[in-house]
Amino acid sequence: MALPLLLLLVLHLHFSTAAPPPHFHPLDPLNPAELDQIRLIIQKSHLGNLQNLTFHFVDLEEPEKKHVLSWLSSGQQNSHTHLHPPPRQAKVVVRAADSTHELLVDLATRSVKSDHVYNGHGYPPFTFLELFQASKLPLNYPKFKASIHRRGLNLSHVSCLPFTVGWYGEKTTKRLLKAACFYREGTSNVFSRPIEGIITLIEVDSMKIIDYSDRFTAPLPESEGTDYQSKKTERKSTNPNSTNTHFTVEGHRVKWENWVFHVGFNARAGVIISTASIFDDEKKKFRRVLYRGHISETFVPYMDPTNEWYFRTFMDIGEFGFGRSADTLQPLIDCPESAEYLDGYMAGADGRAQKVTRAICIFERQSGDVLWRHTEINIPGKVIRRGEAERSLVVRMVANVGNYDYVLDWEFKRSGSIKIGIALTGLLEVKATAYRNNVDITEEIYGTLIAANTVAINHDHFLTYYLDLDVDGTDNSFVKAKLTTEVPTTKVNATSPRKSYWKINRETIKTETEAKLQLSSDVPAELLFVNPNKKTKIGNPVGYRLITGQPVNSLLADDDYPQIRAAYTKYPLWVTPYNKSERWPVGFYADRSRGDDGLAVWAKRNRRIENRDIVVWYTVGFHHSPCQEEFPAMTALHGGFELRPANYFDRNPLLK
Ligand SMILES: *[C@@H]1O[C@H](CO)[C@@H](O)[C@H](O)[C@H]1NC(C)=O
Ligand SMILES: *[C@@H]1O[C@H](CO)[C@@H](O)[C@H](O)[C@H]1NC(C)=O
Ligand SMILES: *[C@@H]1O[C@H](CO)[C@@H](O)[C@H](O)[C@H]1NC(C)=O
Ligand SMILES: *[C@@H]1O[C@H](CO)[C@@H](O)[C@H](O)[C@H]1NC(C)=O
Ligand SMILES: *[C@@H]1O[C@H](CO)[C@@H](O)[C@H](O)[C@H]1NC(C)=O
Ligand SMILES: [Cu+2]
Repeated sequence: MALPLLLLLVLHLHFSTAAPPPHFHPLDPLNPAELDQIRLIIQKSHLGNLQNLTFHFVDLEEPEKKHVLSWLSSGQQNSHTHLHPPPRQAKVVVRAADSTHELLVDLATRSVKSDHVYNGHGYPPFTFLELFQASKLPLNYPKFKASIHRRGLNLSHVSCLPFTVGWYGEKTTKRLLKAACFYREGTSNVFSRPIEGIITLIEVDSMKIIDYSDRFTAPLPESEGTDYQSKKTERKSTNPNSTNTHFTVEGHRVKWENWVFHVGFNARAGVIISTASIFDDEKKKFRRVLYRGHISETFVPYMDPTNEWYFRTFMDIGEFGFGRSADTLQPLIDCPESAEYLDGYMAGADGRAQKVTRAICIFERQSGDVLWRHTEINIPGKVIRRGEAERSLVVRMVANVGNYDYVLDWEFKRSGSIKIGIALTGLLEVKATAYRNNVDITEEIYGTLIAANTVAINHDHFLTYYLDLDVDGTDNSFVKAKLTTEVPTTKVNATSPRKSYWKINRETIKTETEAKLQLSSDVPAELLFVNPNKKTKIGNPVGYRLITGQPVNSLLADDDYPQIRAAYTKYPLWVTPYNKSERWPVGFYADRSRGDDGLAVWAKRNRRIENRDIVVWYTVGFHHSPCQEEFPAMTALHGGFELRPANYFDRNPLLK
């Protein structure tokens, strides 16, 4: 008995005296030492004895929101406070012996606090190792080698890529990938020369090919004109001294002008912005705006129902992960010279900590735009000109998902606005065809002929953001302010020569069902998130406005399988009450999911959302009908939205 007691003593001493490191924040992502510790704890548990233990997801278990907020407001790491920081725990999803385990690991006690076998539909994200191994399988498969030989191609120029397979009504499912293959000869544009007609079905747990089809051959698109490497990468140095950057990054805490916020990172979402508050110069204090915000799913369905393409309905965040796809940022291309960088850490398939160097950049942007201005000529003998140039702080990452590159920005403005920007770039996913010119086309090709023998297939991108707004406090309401055309009535002045005007009809939305919105310019509306418990000095409810981009909804039939899985894409806006376990809109287990979990299902409970802690889900959508300029590589296409103060401040915070 002596040894365990001694151990306890050591543990106790170690953890009760260890103060959090300087700049510690309870939402700090798991660091490499913690990731390694988690791996050891799990390997030493009974799971370590099971076959094929693989780590699919390791993330900080989100501490209780109340605990985080009270710890942050208590003077934080000051030694005189008796508040303990929230415990460091991890949510871990592993597969072992063909089962999915959900684990809660406690770092202070070095123990697995709970181990639950998940038996629902769907599977955790694929590991990079699984995708890599699957991509190599066809190259050693005799039937595939014969297909390549029959086409007169050289196997050493073939690269295969594994795609997730979706769900099409199967009663039982396995973890599967379908490989499509490409010919690299003469080009570095791997995606430009698809070897059409072949699909290899791979069972991932056994890592074996279980089905193979070679239906037809289409001519291989030529390599000429497909390369983008010939274009020299231009890195233009801006004069670093011309931009005076004033932001500070301490640990994961960022301070800039009137803003403070926390930048986190995990394998699924990539960048996570937390506890963003803005300093109010009149009230002389920081006021809360956003508790947590991150991208939470992407849905990219291709519009080709044929055998080699119908299943391409990707959910990149849930099936793989945007953090896992985070690319190392290239100074002077991805981010300007003045940028500071943060590395990202996550667990690999073996649980070991992996580092993404320069996963996130933070920089001050001088856009060249006017922030505000005015010229006054109506004062006799004077002309007054005043104004300021726009300056903002950008937090950026790039997710490189196969052919596509997504540039994801969070932009903070001194006015109190937060702009979320998305840029789509990279390469189009193309299909080989016999057609060389539009005049020859006699059948549906499901896209645009963008080069000889090359069709770029129509598709959508739906990028959904999770926004836990805390507008000046935790309890908020959603107000839909509809603009309606009115006619002057006798009450106002029946003799007015005007026959119409518009007015705003504010409606506080009471439940989840009423909150899911179709946005349309036919029914103009302002979307407000207010704190009904706070008012400005002159009595307006304190709020933030959501300024949306073009509304884009999914056009798939409601009973189409991909649409059943991504049912939430029928509405660009949803509002739900905060619930720690509702973060991923197709449910956590996106791969092969069946639409029985996720945002559209949660909202069916029709919970009350008035004057409560609420979460806003906004989807930025693109219907992408490709064009020739997007080949061989696509210039960035931009989208996004803005969160803008609306009666949050008593006056323009820039003019104190
Ligand atoms: C373990 O993995 C190997 C190779 O991927 C596979 O053949 C075997 O069936 C797996 N065993 C279990 C129990 O999952
Ligand atoms: C196939 O390509 C490899 C690599 O370029 C080359 O070494 C080999 O000779 C080629 N094989 C044939 C049969 O052309
Ligand atoms: C920037 O300022 C530093 C110190 O003032 C100076 O040494 C450096 O040459 C300047 N760089 C440029 C590009 O002007
Ligand atoms: C009502 O409209 C008439 C005609 O424009 C105008 O003469 C009158 O002063 C108005 N009364 C008010 C209260 O606006
Ligand atoms: C939180 O969400 C989960 C998943 O939808 C649900 O099972 C649970 O009951 C919810 N908790 C509360 C308090 O509503
Ligand atoms: Cu696209």
